[in-house]
Amino acid sequence: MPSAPLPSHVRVLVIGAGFGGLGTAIRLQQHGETDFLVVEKGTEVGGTWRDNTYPGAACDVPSQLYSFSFAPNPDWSRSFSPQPEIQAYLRRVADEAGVLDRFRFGTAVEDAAWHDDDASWTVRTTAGTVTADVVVAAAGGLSEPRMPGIDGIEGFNGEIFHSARWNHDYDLTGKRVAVIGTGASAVQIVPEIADRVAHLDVYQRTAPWVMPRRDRDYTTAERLGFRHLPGLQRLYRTAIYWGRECFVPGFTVNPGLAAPAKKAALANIARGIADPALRAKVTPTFEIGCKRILISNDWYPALARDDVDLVTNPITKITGSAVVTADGVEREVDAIVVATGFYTTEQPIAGHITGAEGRTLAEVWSEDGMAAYKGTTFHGFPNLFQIVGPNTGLGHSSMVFIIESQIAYILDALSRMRSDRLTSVQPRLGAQRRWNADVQRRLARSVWNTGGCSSWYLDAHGRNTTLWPRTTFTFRRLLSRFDPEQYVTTTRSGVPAPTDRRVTA
Ligand code: N01
Repeated sequence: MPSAPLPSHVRVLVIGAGFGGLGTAIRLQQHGETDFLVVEKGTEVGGTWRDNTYPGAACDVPSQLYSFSFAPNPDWSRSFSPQPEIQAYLRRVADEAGVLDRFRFGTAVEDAAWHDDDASWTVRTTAGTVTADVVVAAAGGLSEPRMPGIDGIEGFNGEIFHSARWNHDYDLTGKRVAVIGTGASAVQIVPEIADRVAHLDVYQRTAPWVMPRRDRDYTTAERLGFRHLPGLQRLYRTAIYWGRECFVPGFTVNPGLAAPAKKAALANIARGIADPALRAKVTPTFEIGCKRILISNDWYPALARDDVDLVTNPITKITGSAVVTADGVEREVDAIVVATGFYTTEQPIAGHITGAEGRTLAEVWSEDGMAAYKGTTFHGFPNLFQIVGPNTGLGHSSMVFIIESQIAYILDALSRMRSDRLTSVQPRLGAQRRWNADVQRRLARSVWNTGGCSSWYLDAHGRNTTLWPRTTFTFRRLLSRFDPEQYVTTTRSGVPAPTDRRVTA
């Protein structure tokens, strides 16, 4: 069914319909704000959970916590939900909230530009142009697949696809397959496909830490309880939340606190692999937590199979039919699964957003890396809010908690703009700098910065511009109220608002 045409103007334009964009839309509606539109380049809601359909895809945060606080789901089948359940949950929540008439699917943003003269954004999309008072960018932190720059990769004649763009029309059964990468996606894919393929080569550049996965089906009694005793789900959610918050000091202050996790991960290797040479190959050489800690019970047993080879020699090139490593060995394959992650520190959406001074966010960030005020707003980019912006990512808990904290901040900002008749708000440069200096100071002693690894948390300058270095309840507290005193604000006449005169940058 063709989408309805775009309106010419909305108060709030939301980009993206994943957890961030969908949650924003629902909360806007709940707060009585109906003048909004969500544009989404894909064909339905879900974001990363719509796109990552690879075999074995599941969340490594229990769904009781990895779900909206305002939309509990009594139907989760197990503690760590598989992707189809999460995607079905998001579809159902969107349907039930009655917001989908304000979503335009198949509509990609080409560029968004701020205009000071009428204090609005002009957003050009593949379906037409819309102006907006406020833009909420919720395009996702892990949405743009990163293909590795391996010599010859474009000339491979077999089947090749990224883990986030799985080709379900291609049957891997009986094929010789290579998987490049050993991150969160690969550790889920490899055990799932190992049974089906004729032979599997797994190319490992860095061995990850992999803990046991404490996953199980919920019992019938639990599921009945979730449905009929609302307090039970809240209890599970709260217990999971606080259990995970306990990990924060091990990441941010004293990596020594992660010793029990390290012990469990080493035991996981010992349980899954008997061969000492293979055990040595999979044993990480950096501090646990430096890269994302993975969870799996079947990763190591899969690597130990006779029909699976773990290749640790670096890949030097790909020919029409084989992967070639530095030792000169050529391994012929029919298909290559590229599980090499995403663009995280150079977010593609940033290249499409132009601020008050005519520069894109990407141009501003190219100098010192990504930076925002409270991970959400940007000096020089009035009335722009980003969900899952710089330094909002987590190594230990649910991003949905962070997303809901940001949405609450945005709603408060919108209320304040309305009550104070503000036409534009942007954080003061000083406020943004102080925020980031504090974040970077805290990150400097974290395991992500000191643990002896390179990861997608760090940008080309070696700065950690992705992770939040404190507890999630601190993040929520700091974003609990929109703080106009930290903002440059204007009113309809173009003059600075009264709040603006109280503080100097
Ligand atoms: O990507 P990654 P991912 N040649 O960047 C390797 C979330 N997620 O898709 O470690 C050879 O983690 C790279 O090697 P190295 C989660 O936040 C969640 O797996 O850089 N190898 C690494 O092994 C996660 O962190 C879930 O040395 C190359 C791998 O590819 C994030 O998504 C599931 C290479 C990339 O790992 C990304 O996970 C899936 C090259 N040129 C994802 N380039 C769950 O909730 C890269 N690599 C369970």
